[in-house]
Amino acid sequence: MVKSPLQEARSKYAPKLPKALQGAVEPVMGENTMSVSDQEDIKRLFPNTYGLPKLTFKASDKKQHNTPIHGGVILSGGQAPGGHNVIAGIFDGLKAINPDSKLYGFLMGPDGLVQHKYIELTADIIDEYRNTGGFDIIGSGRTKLEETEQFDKGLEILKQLNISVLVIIGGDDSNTNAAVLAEYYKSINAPVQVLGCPKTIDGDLKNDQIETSFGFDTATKVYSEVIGNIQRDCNSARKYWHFIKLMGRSASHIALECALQVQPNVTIISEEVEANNMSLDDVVTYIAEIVAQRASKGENFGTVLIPEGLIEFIPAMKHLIAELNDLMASHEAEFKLIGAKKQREYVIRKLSAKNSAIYSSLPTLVARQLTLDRDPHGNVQVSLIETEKLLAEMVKARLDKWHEEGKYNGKFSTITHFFGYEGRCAMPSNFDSDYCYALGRNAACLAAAGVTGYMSSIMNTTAPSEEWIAGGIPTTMMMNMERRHGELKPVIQKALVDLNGNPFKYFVANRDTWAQDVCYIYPGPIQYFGGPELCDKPSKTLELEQSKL
Ligand code: FBP
Repeated sequence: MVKSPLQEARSKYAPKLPKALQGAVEPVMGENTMSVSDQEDIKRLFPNTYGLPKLTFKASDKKQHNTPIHGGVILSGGQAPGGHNVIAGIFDGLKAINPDSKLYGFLMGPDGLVQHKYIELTADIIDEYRNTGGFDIIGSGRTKLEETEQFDKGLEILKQLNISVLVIIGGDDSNTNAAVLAEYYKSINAPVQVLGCPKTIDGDLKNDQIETSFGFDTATKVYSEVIGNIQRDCNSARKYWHFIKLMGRSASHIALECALQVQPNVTIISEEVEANNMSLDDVVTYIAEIVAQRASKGENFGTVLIPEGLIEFIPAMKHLIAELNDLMASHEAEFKLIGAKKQREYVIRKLSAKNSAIYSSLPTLVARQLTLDRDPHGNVQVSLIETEKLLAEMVKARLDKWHEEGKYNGKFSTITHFFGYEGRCAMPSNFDSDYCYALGRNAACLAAAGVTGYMSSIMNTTAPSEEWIAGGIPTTMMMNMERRHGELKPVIQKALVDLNGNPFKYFVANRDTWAQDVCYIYPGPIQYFGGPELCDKPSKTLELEQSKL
């Protein structure tokens, strides 16, 4: 594999490990746990893995469990920087337990387990991927592991390869499925432990036990670098408003973190829009007012950050999308037979009066995007909806109206952007390199401790990495019951932006100043070489969440 000079240099980076994981470890069992809510239901659904104790690892000079452990690993869902280091950490951890241990990677996500597609991950393969971005070492996929048949099929290959521990690296849904799999294998006395690792750039897999999901740190730093560059361009030419949509399927953590890093003129936070029951029109008015205020000072430029999931948080749009999802599911064939031009009228005719009125008020492009193919769960794919264009267009229409009414006399030229895929496979920051490697080493310790139904957890992550706390959290502890596709299901609670949390409060305290003045910050690229103040800083979200403001 031909490598860039930076890749070469970076491959030699030795991730910093928490003190407890630097040598032999001893598990310290804490108190028994319970789920965040719906305790009786979760207990009933997880009779074998509910209520297990939290555990932490402490350094030990006692002799370790040292028979070989064969492990399997799966990358599930969207890419996130640092996945390769989790795998390197598991590999090194299993080899440290016994050099004859083996690690197998199932190919292209959970499907690899079901279809029996795998490779053995050997030292030379692992070394090629240390400290690199991407999931290409074994590939990833979005197949859901939900059915008993899939579990049984997976067990066949796990037994055949003598694998006693399976690590699933994924987001909230994949870790929920890992917990269900752990429970199932335990219930049939299958000799396989199932563990999870918290991954997603979206940052919405976090709670009291998991401080952050890996990949969030790197992805937001990449987006912030580019937004910073745009802001400098914007402040130089002084003639464009940039509307920038940022990934994050549901929660607005990415948009909020980027706002904290670059101090743009406008940032929309979906959770606040929903809490305040704002309409699309309210969001447009909010942005247009800031544009008009800046124009009155002769500043016809600025930046607007928009979270990818916004559209589904606007209550009226949410109702429209829900009805569209049902309509598409029940009339898909008929809908596809009509020519593209007539589809809009068809939808307008079929929808209820209220939703029909909203749908017909949308620009043609966005109306069409709302009827594009659904994801495997029948949901609209928000990353395909060009909210940035929708808002830019609607703000322009509002300003034109105000111009006619003599209320606004500025210039409004827009450029739109969408940043998502640009950051998901970036070379991991030091934080993600260290955090991910520690999550992997920790998973190997959990394997040796013999537990199942646990998620690898590294805490105290705003302290120097030596002081990070390593351990395992029973996944059922993070669960509650939620309605999914009409049925009540046990799931890990998704973390949305907390409107009472420090990161949001800090943003609210400053956003009016950022709107009116030019307070832009230009973070520049991620630094891999230099002092800790340049290279090791965690995200602002994490810093503010852990601070006692
Ligand atoms: P995960 O939740 O699986 O980590 O993926 C997150 C994400 O990057 C979202 O931000 C985005 O909406 C989605 O994946 C895009 O999906 P795809 O990779 O299938 O295009």
